[in-house]
Amino acid sequence: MILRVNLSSGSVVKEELTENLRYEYIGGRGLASKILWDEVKNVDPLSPENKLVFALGPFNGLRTPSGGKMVIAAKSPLTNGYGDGNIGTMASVQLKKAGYTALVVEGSSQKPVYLCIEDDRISILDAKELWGLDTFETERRLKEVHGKGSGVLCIGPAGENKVKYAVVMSQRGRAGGRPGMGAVMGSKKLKAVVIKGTKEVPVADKSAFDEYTRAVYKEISSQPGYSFWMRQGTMAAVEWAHKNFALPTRNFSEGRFERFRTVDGYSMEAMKVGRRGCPYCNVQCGNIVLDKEGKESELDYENVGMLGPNTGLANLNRVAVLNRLADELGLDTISLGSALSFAMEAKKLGILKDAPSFGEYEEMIALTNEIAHRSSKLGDLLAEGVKIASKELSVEDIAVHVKGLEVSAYNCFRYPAMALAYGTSAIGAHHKEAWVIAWELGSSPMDEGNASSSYEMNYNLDKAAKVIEQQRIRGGMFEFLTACRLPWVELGVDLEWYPKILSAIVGENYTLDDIFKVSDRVYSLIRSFWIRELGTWEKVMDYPPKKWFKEAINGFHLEESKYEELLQEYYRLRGWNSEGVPTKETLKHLGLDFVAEELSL
Ligand code: PTT
Ligand code: SF4
Repeated sequence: MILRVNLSSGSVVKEELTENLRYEYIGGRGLASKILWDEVKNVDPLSPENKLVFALGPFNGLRTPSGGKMVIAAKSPLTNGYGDGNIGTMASVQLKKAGYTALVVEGSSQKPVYLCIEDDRISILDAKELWGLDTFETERRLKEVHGKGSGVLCIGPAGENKVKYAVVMSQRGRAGGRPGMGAVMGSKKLKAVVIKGTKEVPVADKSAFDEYTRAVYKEISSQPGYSFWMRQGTMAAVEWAHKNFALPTRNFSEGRFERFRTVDGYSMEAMKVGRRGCPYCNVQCGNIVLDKEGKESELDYENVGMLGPNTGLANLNRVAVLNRLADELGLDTISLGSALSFAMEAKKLGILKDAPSFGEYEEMIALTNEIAHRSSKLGDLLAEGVKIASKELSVEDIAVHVKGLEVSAYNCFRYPAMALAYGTSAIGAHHKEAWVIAWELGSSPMDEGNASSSYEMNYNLDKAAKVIEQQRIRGGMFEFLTACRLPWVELGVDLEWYPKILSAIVGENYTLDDIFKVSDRVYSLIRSFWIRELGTWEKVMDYPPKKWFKEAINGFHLEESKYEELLQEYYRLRGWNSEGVPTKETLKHLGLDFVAEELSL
């Protein structure tokens, strides 16, 4: 069932999910991208015409391994293309138990409201008292009213002020929707969604389901890397990235941070007081530390890489405060780290006078607040993201983004495959869809910080195939189910379990190949969405940041003509033309004839 709530009219509609939609798009990102293709055409992302989709997949609401995730999608105000994020939250469990596979929020309210979903009862409630509050306090108050077990998704001041990289927050440390899903929520004056569900989620073959899921939980906890992963989670990557010249440092100007030890996984362990994570997960990889102010902050690699080394901040206590502030305000830590470091580099170049210098902590805290509240000229400018800010200041070469989305914490001036992964990600520069840097290097962050000494930079064309292989799994399968990919990525859980569990739930036989066909369909659909919404398309949109071509670090930089060859191979394998536009034949082959027609191909 799809639940549609229109905040302009107050109408609530429940729609059956068609068999066709379920089969051809599975769920999560597949479902969300199809809804957006059909219903969001040439609209301003911050207007009532944009739609905010909270989409679930077959794994949700059930005790499936790491299946407590949810996709949040809309047309992005940061990129003007397709945007989504994946958040682990009780709201996912509760929405499914309330009987819904997706919630689509349409229109916009005149005054601040929050949405309360209790099975079939849907209420749009006054949020006057909540507007202006941070995300932690908002969730605390809503749980006081609606019960501790309810699932809550909310925005902070950044979302209210339509900061272009505002996220949706849940459970004091789960964040979703990097390309401004929080801003879309704010534009609808929707402060929060509270969900409670009591229905049973059907499973077609219960005994197979129980057998498979039991086996996977066991497989996860018996992996050799399990205890290290429980200790450091994604934070192990700080040392690994430093050793391999991939740690973004001072606005991606270097690949190593001389004081990386002050912010690495071992420093984090010294401050760690607990673990948090998503529902139904036996990993709980969120590292909880007590920051300088004695308050809890959840540290992951991306947060630390971007708010630490990339801003020149060599103190994990301070990084933790900045990270918690971003969570409270509802700002994406990756884009925030990039915006701050962009301003710092611009200052160094003499272009921005009132920005902080690298490593200036108090000034960074002040500027973060100004961004979230748009309360200063510089804060207001940086709230637009580095693409717009750099255009405004005529310093586009130092803005580190792809398609307007700031690059996450891997500096790829000597990693062509990972650069291609960023270049071709469906939402702009994000590592979630293809994380090929370890494969490219032949080393793993789980080897406690190992560096590969034998790495030689090359542009072998098999790199394009590898990116697509990972996009099918990570950007496809895990985003459709919707389940966390980390047990597979980090602990090596057998991929074959996932179609088996899916088949047991839905009662149809799925193989990995069946799912990958859906992945290919969805990648071409999302690419078409970008083309339609931007009204124009050039292959340069799939290029990584200019810095990686122009600035040599330790004698390395990417070469444009060689990157172009890799990109052309990627297009060829995807069945897209030499500008990156899906051909008519490809779209027909993928069952997307209606797309070809609409794009007049
Ligand atoms: C994700 C992006 C990431 S990816 C991180 S840390 W990472 C940052 N976390 C933020 C945060 O925290 N606070 C904040 N204010 N902003 C933040 N922005 C950044 O957002 C997250 C985990 C992680 S931790 C990762 S890798 C994996 N991502 C998954 C994914 O994308 N899909 C999937 N099927 N499984 C995944 N598992 C892992 O989930 P976005 P979460 Mg996230 C404090 O949302 O938009 O996709 O960006 O959801 O519940 O926080 O789990 O080293
Ligand atoms: Fe959440 Fe971490 Fe578990 Fe993934 S491994 S579901 S991110 S707690």
